[in-house]
Order: sequence, then C-alpha cells, then structure tokens
Amino acid sequence: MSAELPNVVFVLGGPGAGKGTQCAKIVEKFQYVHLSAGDLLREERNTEGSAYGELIESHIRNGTIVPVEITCSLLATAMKKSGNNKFLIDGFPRNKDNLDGWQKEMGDKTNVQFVLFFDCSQEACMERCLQRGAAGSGRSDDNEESLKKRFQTYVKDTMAIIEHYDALGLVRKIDASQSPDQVFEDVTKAFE
Ligand code: UP5
Ligand code: MG
Repeated sequence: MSAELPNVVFVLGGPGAGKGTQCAKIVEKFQYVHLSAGDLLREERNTEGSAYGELIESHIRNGTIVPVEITCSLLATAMKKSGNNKFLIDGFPRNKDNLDGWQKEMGDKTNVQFVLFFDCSQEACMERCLQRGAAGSGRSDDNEESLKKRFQTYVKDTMAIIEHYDALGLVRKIDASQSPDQVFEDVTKAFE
C-alpha cells in the first residue's frame, strides 16, 4: 500500500443494482473518475475496425464475461488518459479470470481502497432494467432473456469475487433497494 499509487474503489452489484447511478453522484461529491467496464466495452464494440466488436456483443447479449485481457487493457488505458489518481471501477472484476488478470497487470500499480457492494433483489434489479429497456435504453441486454443470463452469471461468478474481498475486510455493503437519494446517503457514509 503506497500513498503514491492510484486509489481504486471497485463498484459491484447485480445488473441494475444502481452502480452507474450512484457512481455519477460519487463523482460529483468526492471527485473520483468513474470508469464503467461495461461502458468501455460498449464503446469498444461500437468502434469501427475494432477486432473485438463481435466478441464483445456476443458476451453482452449472453450476459457472459469478456476475457480480462480486453477489459483490463481498456481500463488501464482510460486510467492513464484521465491523469487522475482516484477511480471508481464500476462492474469489474466480475469473475476469477477478471480478478487474476487485474492482479497480474494492475495489482502492484494500484491500491484497492475498498469494494462498494450494492445489494438488491433480483426482482427489483430486473424490473429496473426492463423499465429502462422499455424506455428506449438501446442496450441489447435490457430484455428478459439476457437479464436472466446476466443474473445467472452474477450469482455464479461475481458473488465469489465479492466474497473474496469480504474475507479481506474490504467490502462496504449498501442496501440498494431504497430510493437513489437514500442509497446515496449510505454511500456517503461509506466514503467518509
Ligand atoms: N435505478 C438506479 N437506481 C435506482 C433506485 N435506487 N431505485 C429505482 N431505480 C433505480 O440503474 C439501472 C436502472 O435502474 C436505471 O434505469 C436507473 O435509473 C434505475 P444503473 O445505475 O444503470 O444500474 P447498474 O448497476 O449500473 O446497471 P447495469 O445494467 O449497468 O449493470 P450491469 O452490471 O448488468 O451492466 P454492465 O454495463 O456493468 O455490464 C454489461 C455487460 O458487459 C455484462 O453483462 C458483461 O457481458 C459485460 N461486461 C464484461 O464482460 N466485463 C466487465 O468487466 C463488465 C461488463
Ligand atoms: Mg452500469
């Protein structure tokens, strides 16, 4: 743990738990840089000439997880480009491959401050994402079929990562079923 290393807060929780919504609020209040792994992957998918476009889209639609080499390199590039030294890394690491790849590439270049875990029921999460889809999110995974798979992956792969950090005493768990403002009150406490 060095004071000079960039600080990282991993933001985890089920699909639709409110990670992006809360990160936007944290950025305003605490001046972190928000890097959503999902947003970076969608941007890469949409980049003309990307060698990974189809691979990324197929993982997103199926709710499965893109190989860490791709995600980690997008994150590292965005971190470098920002010139900042505190980051919210939203939606990553999601499985053991992600965790191992991060440790290997970034483990000794960053300091993981803590993991913010947004805890929310599957029903509430699904409802939020379906509503967002119906309102025209344009996300190819805001449909019932993809959402079921996203949740399966979350339970099968991502919970183990949260448990890994919990065993290290690094998890700050937030009840994400409340209103966005109520959730943010608890988030604020976690940062202060
Ligand atoms: N909303 C938010 N908070 C609310 C609240 N408290 N009460 C009521 N409504 C609330 O919110 C979702 C919706 O709910 C919005 O309409 C919001 O207004 C409302 P949001 O803040 O967007 O939640 P978030 O947790 O960010 O949901 P998101 O859908 O982004 O979560 P996912 O984790 O599923 O999506 P992500 O973009 O991270 O990943 C998508 C896919 O990319 C993955 O399935 C995977 O295939 C791939 N991926 C990788 O392979 N590797 C990675 O490292 C990351 C992603
Ligand atoms: Mg999100």
